[in-house]
Amino acid sequence: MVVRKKGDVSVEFHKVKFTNLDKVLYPSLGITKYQIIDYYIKAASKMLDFLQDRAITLCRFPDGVRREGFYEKNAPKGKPYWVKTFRQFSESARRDVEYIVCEDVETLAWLANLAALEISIPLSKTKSQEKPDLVLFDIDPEPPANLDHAVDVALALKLKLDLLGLKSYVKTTGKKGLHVVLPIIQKYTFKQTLAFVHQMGKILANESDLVVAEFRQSKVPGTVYVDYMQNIRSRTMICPYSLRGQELAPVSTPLDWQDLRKGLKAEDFNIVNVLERESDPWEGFFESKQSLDFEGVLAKDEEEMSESVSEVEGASALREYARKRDFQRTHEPRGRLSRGGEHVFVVQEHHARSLHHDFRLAREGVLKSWAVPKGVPEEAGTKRLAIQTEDHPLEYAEFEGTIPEGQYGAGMVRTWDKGTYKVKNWRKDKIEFFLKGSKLSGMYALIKLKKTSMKSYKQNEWLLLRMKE
Ligand SMILES: [Mn+2]
Repeated sequence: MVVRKKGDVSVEFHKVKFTNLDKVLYPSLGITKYQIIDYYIKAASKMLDFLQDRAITLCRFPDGVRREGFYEKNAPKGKPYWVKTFRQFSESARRDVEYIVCEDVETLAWLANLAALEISIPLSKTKSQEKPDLVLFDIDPEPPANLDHAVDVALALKLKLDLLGLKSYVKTTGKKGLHVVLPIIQKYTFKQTLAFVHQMGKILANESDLVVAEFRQSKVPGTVYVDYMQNIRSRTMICPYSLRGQELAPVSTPLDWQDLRKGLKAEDFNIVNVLERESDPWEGFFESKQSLDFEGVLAKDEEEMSESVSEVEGASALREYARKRDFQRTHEPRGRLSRGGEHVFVVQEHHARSLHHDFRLAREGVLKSWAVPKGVPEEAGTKRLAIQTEDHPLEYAEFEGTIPEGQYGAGMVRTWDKGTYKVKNWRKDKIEFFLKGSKLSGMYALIKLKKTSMKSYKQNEWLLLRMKE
């Protein structure tokens, strides 16, 4: 298992082709891709248990951590034949995705060569996706609250879990927060584990002004949010021992509870020192599969659970939107899931790289959105291609202005038409509705185009039709 400087190298059973080994990916430390591959090969014995049978998500930094990384779920082109994959429909990508399942050191080395610095895992395994085997408390401080405050909350949470007889495990995220993880028996649904985490968060929030347990409060400055929303099937957690794409090469590091104290910095645990530790703070993790059957703890109230779940779904909808934008730079609304305004439609003229219309319908607390390259059809009997884009917050209907250069969708946006709409029929692949605006009025339909072949990714393509009356 030696990485030489160039070419194909046998790692264990298979050959992995390494490229650009001298490329510096962490410029402030001068860490090269060679060192990153070396790190992952050495970390394999600690990581592979966590990666076993899970469909992973990558965040790649081909130009180093000073450039923005990009997320990748789909196995990249040129994947060696021996890399294991798992195919399934992705809600967020709205298409079939061939996920990587990384179960050997060669795959890990190959991922490192792709500059996949960040490797994230779902909380359930591919073989029983609806039944998680991990429960995640994502302890997320909002500035000016910091890691010290997250430490306080994690310790308070540990006490509560101890009282329930649950053994919990803590790790740094490599960013501003902490993860507290419970291995559980595969028996509960995500609805149940999510409700459990939400409930524990509420208990902590009742006892401390520092803690918030609800998504709508998650950005209140100076608080620590116990984020329960990670406990759904499509969400992921940064894998223990994964690097992060941050300046000082931090590692998401399992810790002993005794070592969790104020003054810790995420970058104290990094590519250089994490593997030097001799003890395994999470020893016995995979053997301690725990039950959550407690009287009154696992919320039995279905209605309450569905409320939590629908809030998560709404918020997930806006994650993609938030991920694409830097709100320090763009004046677009940050937005959040909100209620009301369900009947609003808006057409925005967007002078991006190519001029197009953005057509948006308010629905379920967000604006369902399509880009219409040739403009919304006005004449009865005409149709236009419409490409579904990420859900936007309701406030976006009011947005006009210029998105700065270098930002997603750079260019001017102004309202072209706005009004109300009435749904006749809303199905997954066909939406029929009436518009009443100042330019547009009458009956319209959006029809989802079928996949034309296995190779094409047409799942986002729709036709927008102005119906004949
Ligand atoms: Mn647009």
